[in-house]
Amino acid sequence: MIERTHIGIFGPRNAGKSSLVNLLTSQEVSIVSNVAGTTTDPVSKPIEINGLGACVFIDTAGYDDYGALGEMRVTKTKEVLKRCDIAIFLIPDTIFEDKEKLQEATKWFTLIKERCKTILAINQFRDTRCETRDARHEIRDAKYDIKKLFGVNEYIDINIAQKQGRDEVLKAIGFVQSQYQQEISIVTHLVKPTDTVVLVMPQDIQAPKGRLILPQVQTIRELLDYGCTTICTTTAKLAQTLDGLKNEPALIVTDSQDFKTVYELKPEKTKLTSFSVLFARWKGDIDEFIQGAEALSSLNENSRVLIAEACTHAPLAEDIGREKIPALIHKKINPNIKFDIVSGHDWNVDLSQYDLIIHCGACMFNRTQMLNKIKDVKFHKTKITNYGITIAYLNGIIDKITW
Ligand SMILES: Nc1nc2c(ncn2[C@@H]2O[C@H](COP(=O)(O)OP(=O)(O)OP(=O)(O)O)[C@@H](O)[C@H]2O)c(=O)[nH]1
Ligand SMILES: [Mg+2]
Repeated sequence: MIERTHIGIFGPRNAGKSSLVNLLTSQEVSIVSNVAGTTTDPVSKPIEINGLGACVFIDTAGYDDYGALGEMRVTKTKEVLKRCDIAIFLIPDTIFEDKEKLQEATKWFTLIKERCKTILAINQFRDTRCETRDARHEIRDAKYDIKKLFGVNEYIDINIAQKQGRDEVLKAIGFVQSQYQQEISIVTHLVKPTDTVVLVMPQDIQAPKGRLILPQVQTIRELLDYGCTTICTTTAKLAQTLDGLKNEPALIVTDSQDFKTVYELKPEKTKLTSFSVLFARWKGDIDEFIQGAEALSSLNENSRVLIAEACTHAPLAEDIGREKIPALIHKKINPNIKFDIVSGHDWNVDLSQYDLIIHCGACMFNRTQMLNKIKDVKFHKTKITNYGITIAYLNGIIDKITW
């Protein structure tokens, strides 16, 4: 299954970033004005674009925002970069008349290019000295070798006010996408199209009312597309479901919280995994997560663990990250281990103070973001695992599950 392509728009204030998002999506997604610093928080717009598939455009605050608030906005902009597969770096052509600003732009471009695939676009702002586009560009091009200056093979000249450049930018996105995008399966690498797969999906207090969660929906979709007979059941009905099947299922995918119960009920030859273990592989680096889980046994009374959940939700009693996992670790490893919780896209904490980070299934994050999170963790010389792998490890069944 292919993930939604995350495309961030970066550049200085008033470059026309929001105007470009509106042009690309053909919608009024972001507020446009001639006041520098109009966009403050990142603005995301998920959209299906013909030829590109499911995308999300993320408009950002200008990198040159200043003051205490401005600095906070720049921090947010940098965080957005960590979840982008592709960046569009937009500069106004007036920037070539200001050496300092141009230098700052090349510095930011290099920084962004190091993190993700970046497309350079130059937006034309007419001024009184040069009436025509060509005259203005002639002066610019005589003075600067833009490709050399930014270290690129190509750049795109656009004029957003004239609605010129939409097709060129979308084409460039498509080209970059075709170079990096690889299809990674969530679950079908574990089965054959003729197989039956049972999904155990407890609809407990934590399940959103009237809906299935994204990992369940995406797993079902992939299995159906592949041709598998896909049976959904709850933990309470699992024994009855298995009794009613003529042949044993090839695979059971369960909610991690019920690993133990499901393991005891499953037919011997049926493989077992969980949604969050499958997602650890699909979104992140399963080997890192297994190594992280192995660090659980060396935690002691002085250890600190960070629980990281992607989505912010009102915590409920029996919450897996806030209640169940800490309780299990206190019981099985050491009752004095300290836990902190962080929610949302950004870490907002000093990772180096933690011995281990336990992440949720990350269904709300994309693979790029999760891989960047793992990089952050390694940079701070700590370890990371996820909810499902932690539960499997603490229940002693890590070597009995598959991914
Ligand atoms: N002349 C001209 N004006 C443009 C063009 N593109 C955008 N503008 C104008 O430039 C101003 C800034 O545009 P925005 O899209 O708000 O720029 P931004 O980069 O999002 O700005 P911040 O949110 O402040 O960082 C607006 O007044 C736009 O109408 C263009 O191609 N030519
Ligand atoms: Mg803006």
